[in-house]
Amino acid sequence: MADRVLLINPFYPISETPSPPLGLAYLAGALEAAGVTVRILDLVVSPQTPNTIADVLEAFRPDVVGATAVTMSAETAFALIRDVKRIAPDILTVMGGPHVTFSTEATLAAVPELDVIVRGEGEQTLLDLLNDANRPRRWETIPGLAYRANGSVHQTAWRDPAIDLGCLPEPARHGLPLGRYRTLGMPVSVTTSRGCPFQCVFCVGRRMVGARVRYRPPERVVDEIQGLAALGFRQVNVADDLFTANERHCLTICDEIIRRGLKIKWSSFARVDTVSVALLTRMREAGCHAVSFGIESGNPAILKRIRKKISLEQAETAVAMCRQAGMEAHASFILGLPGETAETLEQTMAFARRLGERGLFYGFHLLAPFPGTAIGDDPDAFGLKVLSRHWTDYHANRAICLPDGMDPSRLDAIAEEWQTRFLDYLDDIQNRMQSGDASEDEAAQIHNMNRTAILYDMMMNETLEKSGPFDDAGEGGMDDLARRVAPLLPNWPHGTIGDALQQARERDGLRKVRTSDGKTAWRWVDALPTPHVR
Ligand code: B12
Ligand code: SF4
Repeated sequence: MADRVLLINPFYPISETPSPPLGLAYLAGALEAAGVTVRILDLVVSPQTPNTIADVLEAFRPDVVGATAVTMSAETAFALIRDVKRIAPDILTVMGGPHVTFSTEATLAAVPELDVIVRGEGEQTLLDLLNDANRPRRWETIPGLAYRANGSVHQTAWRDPAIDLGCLPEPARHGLPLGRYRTLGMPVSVTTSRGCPFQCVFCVGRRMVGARVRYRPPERVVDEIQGLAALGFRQVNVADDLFTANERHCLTICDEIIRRGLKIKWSSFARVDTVSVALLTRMREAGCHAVSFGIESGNPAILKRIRKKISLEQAETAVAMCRQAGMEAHASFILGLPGETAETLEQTMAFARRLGERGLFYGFHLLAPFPGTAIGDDPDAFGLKVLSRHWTDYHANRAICLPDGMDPSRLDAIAEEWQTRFLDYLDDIQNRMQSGDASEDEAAQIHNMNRTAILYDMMMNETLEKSGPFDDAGEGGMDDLARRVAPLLPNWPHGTIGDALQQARERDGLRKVRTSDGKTAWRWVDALPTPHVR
């Protein structure tokens, strides 16, 4: 069996509010339980230099390197795989995740350096792959793979039945740079179930995890949440595709959180037709402060065409129920859906505004035809024209897929206006801060964003490392560190740098290390131990 595996999370921007890569942690958990030594390289919160890959390969000497990707980060991941193969041709290169799962032919054609794709949920498939020490390989017997054979792409059967979540080892978060995410104040995600019985035509998540919803044992979910709270995380995102799919499961988790007296804020995804005031109230009592709905459109015919199976009335009722239960309601709308016209766009925006007046926080995405979705696989059937096959364009903030007769500049203008409105809002607060008219909450929001930006800038540019060692006698406080890193952060005022470092210290994000010349240096806290909660 291959016994050293490197897993890589490719870079994507902090504007996406990253959380520690849960899929890789699950894979690492399954591999470690089988005795494999795993290392995770997380390039979302750690810098990548031209030597990063060569250095890691040299230090860790893996037999297998695996990378994850969504569509927008696919090209970045491909470049990493190319690097790995160029440096060490004998290493088996693997990719998984929602993009490559449904883009097997195109990926294997574009990336000859990639040996094999793991499709769908990866834990058991990757283990089977590592166990296959046979020569010649017997990959054709392993469900869930795609690879080249005899000059063409061979795809084995989809892995079914799906993984029993009760038997799955816990995610190995100890292998992630959790300390960096905690220092940045990023949320951490957990899942309580996998699967979604609905069939929205733009969604690939559901195809990854299947229609039958499988549940994790609630006590183990709450152990995990308790452990994350003990590590100092303040915000947990329940990343299930549809947390409220089963009211009993949802209530059991809430009851267990309440029984243990855990004080942690969390949020979850829901559908407008799977909530009730009683459920939302219980969720709020258990610490859930926000639920996110996909309302998608303000036009009933479009909702029908995208098989969302919700009505505008249900959306209105769900927002009212959230208000009654004291829960923040968030919603995402997708612009450029099949059948979209200038008129339906107006309807959607008017509907969003109307619900906004009743307390809904909402945002807009532009339709991206992800591989594996009904829309991505057959855009013609939906009257859509795909404008870009450059995967880096698939961030859902620009029009890359057009309904018949729609002008892309109209869609882009709405998305831009929406982003500009947010920037204007921040500018306005900053102006009012200068004139002393901003509220405490508003000022805190700006300070918090600035501190996060500085700390992230420092992490990605190795500012701590570049600031060099110091003599611990008499120096070593945050003021001293701020003074030494300030020349490396010329765009930030000294006071803001000091605040950011103080915050990092309070979040236990900095540690002192001894250097070889007997001096001291500050480093980021990377891995955190798994706390034992029971
Ligand atoms: C939580 C979540 C987020 C979180 C955290 C994302 C993260 N990277 O951890 C946040 C809010 C940051 C986020 C952001 C975005 N997300 Co998101 N997100 C999700 C969600 C709901 C759950 C992901 C999750 O944690 N699943 C649980 C873990 C255990 O599963 P997993 O990560 O898929 O990993 C398993 C398998 O994929 C596989 N696997 C994965 N990687 C690898 C690697 C190897 C080597 C192997 C062998 C196997 C393997 O094995 C893992 C274990 O079974 C999914 C929906 C879904 N069901 O996938 C959407 C989803 C992944 N997101 C999506 C999108 C589009 C985005 C954004 C682009 C947002 C946007 N602008 O629209 C950004 C991109 C950020 C990024 N680069 O990841 C799409 C991706 C579609 C696509 N093809 O690109 C999904 C599928 C939802 C959808 N629209 O259908 N997201
Ligand atoms: S959008 Fe939500 S409800 Fe629709 S298929 Fe995807 S996960 Fe399920």
